[in-house]
Amino acid sequence: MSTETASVQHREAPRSSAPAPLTWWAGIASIALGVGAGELTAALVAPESSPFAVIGDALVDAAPTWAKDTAIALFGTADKIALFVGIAIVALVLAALAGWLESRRSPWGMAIIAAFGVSGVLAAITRADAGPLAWIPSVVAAIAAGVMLGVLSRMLRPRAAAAAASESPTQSEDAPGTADRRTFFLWAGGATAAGIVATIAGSTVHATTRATSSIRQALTLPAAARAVAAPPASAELGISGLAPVVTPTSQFYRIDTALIVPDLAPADWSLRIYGMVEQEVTITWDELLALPLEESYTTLSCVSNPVGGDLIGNAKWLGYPIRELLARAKPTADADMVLSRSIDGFTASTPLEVLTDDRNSILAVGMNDEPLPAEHGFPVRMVVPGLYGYVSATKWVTELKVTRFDQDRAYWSDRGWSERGPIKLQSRIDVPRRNQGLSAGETVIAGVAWHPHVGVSKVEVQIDGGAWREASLATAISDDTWVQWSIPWTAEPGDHAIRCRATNALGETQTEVDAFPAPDGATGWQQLNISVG
Ligand SMILES: Nc1nc2c(c(=O)[nH]1)N[C@H]1C(S)=C(S)[C@@H](COP(=O)(O)O)O[C@H]1N2
Ligand SMILES: [Mo]
Repeated sequence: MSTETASVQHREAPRSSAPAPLTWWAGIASIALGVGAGELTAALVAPESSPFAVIGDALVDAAPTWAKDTAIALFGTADKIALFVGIAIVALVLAALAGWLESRRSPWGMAIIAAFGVSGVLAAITRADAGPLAWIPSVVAAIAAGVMLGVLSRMLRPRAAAAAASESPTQSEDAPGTADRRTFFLWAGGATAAGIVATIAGSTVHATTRATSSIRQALTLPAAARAVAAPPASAELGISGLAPVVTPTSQFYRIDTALIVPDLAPADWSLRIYGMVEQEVTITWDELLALPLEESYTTLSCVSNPVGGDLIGNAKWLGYPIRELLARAKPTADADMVLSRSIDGFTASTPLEVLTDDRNSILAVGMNDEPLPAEHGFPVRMVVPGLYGYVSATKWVTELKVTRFDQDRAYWSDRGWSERGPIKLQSRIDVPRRNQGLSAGETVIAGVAWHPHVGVSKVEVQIDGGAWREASLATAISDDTWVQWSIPWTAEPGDHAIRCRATNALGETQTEVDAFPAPDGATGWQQLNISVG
């Protein structure tokens, strides 16, 4: 019995008793090299298949709704950075574990690397936009990491065991010579550095080779057949700290599930309208641009925007009415929904009537007088006044399926959010800024209010639970946009609570009842606590 055990042990790879931190480093250096090799390969052969991003994307899709909601609530538009940091931390821990296991319980370290490789390949090839080479970056990453882990772990093994015919039997089995250690540090350091350099190089190459960035820059959109008047001067109160009535594109919030921004060239873009229609319609980029395009101002809001939050913006859009394209396709009488789909598989369910009534529901190609930025849907997205983005504002849109709510469900409806998402009446205090020290005296309170496609008729402000006072409204660009408001205030020293509430064009006042963003948008009155010195 004991001999049997001994012989079994003999057949196993020799165990290293190198200090644990060195085994961790062996794992981290190997994974770093693998990630670098994978990112660089992806940049060169299959940009949509970066192992890091495809695994991240798969996690986004698989993550429970509460995790996504929490991420958006905690990090807002920085949710992607937070996710990347989270993945990096988990990867570091797993890498250290792989290094330790390979040294102490070989081949379990290799098994972890293989699992990484397999997850990367699966995540890459199951993407909606996967190309034929999608599997390559993860395979390259796993091979690079595996080979390096093999090399580094061998260096950590006792010399006598690693090389059965060792020529220096005097050397203790448990203490590799300093020469071995030096070689290990050299290799591990080199692999870590190479991995970091390759990762940076890969993302730089990727950023500069985005096929569409130069195309976008060279693009001039046609002039609008129906231009919109510039906002009246009275629409912009020009108060410092107050959100400008037209949000500069660089400040426009961004929310989507895409870790890799789709790289969709206009020449490769087309939109297919199918499903419950009499006539399938396909339209190309050139055909779309040849149509009479219209300008409109529309405020977009994310359903995850909390009371007082900034996941909202207002832009000037250029596009073609979806109503006209649907008229060509002729939806059948029993259809009640359009399921729009983006190139990367996101879907939104929009009530058919919202796309066929007379509002400015458009296939947009321009944002604030420029082609859409990649992150905001280049080359074509939907913009629909009055609905939250998750049920209407599909970016990189390539398909409109005319269907029924009882037959199809969209991405977020499958994850517990409401199937329909009209934007709720809301108001926000921008000035004074939170955490801004305010000195006593004459000042101003200002903010924005919105009920897109309904319109805002009044905003009131209450200080320290006193009487509601009516603020003055700037001129609204239209009922489809937010409107600025302001009210003078004589700030007395001490702590104050400022609240605001809006009334819409129908005479309904914003509800005081607090509701979370899920499942169909936050409600309640914002309260700003401020101390005046
Ligand atoms: N393809 C795609 N389109 C999308 C999304 C997405 O995840 N993928 N998110 C939607 C959501 S939830 C919102 S709020 C808006 C945000 O648009 P913006 O990023 O241009 O502000 O885009 C919508 N369109
Ligand atoms: Mo959203």
